[in-house]
Amino acid sequence: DTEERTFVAIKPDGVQRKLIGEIVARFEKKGLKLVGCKLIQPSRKLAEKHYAEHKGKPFYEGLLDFITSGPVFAMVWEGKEVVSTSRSLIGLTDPKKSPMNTIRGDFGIDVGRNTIHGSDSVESAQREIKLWFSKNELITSSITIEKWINE
Ligand code: DAT
Ligand code: MG
Repeated sequence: DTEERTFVAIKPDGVQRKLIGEIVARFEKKGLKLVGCKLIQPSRKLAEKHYAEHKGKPFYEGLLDFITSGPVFAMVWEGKEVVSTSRSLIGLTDPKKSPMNTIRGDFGIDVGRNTIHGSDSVESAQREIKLWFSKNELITSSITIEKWINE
């Protein structure tokens, strides 16, 4: 039986600005478990599926242009309540409104360059993980940090 999982992706701005290590470190230090990751430049089709809920909104086309503009560092993280914990680490959608000590608050200014994506619910996470990863790209055991986090 697997714990809760979420999909997180460092967007092209974060990759180009060399923030991968810094961001991964925050997730690791929180006690979350990395179960898969890859550097991938998403196709238009993948981006459209990923952001389907935003189709028709004024920022939709620009969002697709941006997310497909370069490599994205896609990850799957596992842990207790990992979806909401990840959203807390990430912060608010608009970096200007996102508090300091959140990833978006610390690294960004514009909403269209907000450095990172994280699934907003367990259902979204399941959908997004399936969209971005095949099963054999995700590990099921071998890294066991639980006993160092949960008593
Ligand atoms: P989040 O990424 O915090 O889940 P969202 O799902 O509402 O936010 O929007 C997806 C992405 O679209 C977001 O990370 C940045 C972009 N976006 C959202 N609202 C925007 C806006 N008003 N103007 C420009 N880009 C926007
Ligand atoms: Mg969202």
